[in-house]
Amino acid sequence: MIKPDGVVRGLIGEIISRLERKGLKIVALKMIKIDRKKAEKLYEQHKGKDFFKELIDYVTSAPVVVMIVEGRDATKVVRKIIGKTDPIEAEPGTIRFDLAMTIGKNIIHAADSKERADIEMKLFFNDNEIMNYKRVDENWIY
Ligand code: IDP
Ligand code: MG
Repeated sequence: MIKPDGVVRGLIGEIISRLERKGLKIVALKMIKIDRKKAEKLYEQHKGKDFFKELIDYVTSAPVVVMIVEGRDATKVVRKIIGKTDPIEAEPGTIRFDLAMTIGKNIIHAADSKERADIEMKLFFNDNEIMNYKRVDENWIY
């Protein structure tokens, strides 16, 4: 999910192109404004933490772009591409290091396990919004 800062800073194309160029396949994509209820569900693991309210205010402050990507070990790959939570700790070459400055405005979210990915996909997409197609370069990626 490209967070509000990624959207309002005009980084949607930059972020999506990094995922696409890697070889990940985008199978669902849309821009939405998340309501507080959905944001709280997305971040249910952090309920009770001191930054929780700030986090919910942040992710509901402007539109976000949600997507589902497929590929070999996609969850792990995406987490590596986005980098560590605090942009200062993230490696150069990652989205968070290259494009963000602070943990409270780290421009992107990604599920951290297959289990979470399954839960989070259902939070944002109906089955009929998830596409089935073949990338033309699939045989050259795998
Ligand atoms: P992740 O996004 O890398 O999975 P989590 O630890 O799951 O990191 O935290 C979720 C989000 O909460 C972070 O991406 C960030 O936006 C926010 N967050 C985490 N820790 C802090 C903090 O100490 N201050 C402000 N926001 C934080
Ligand atoms: Mg997380």
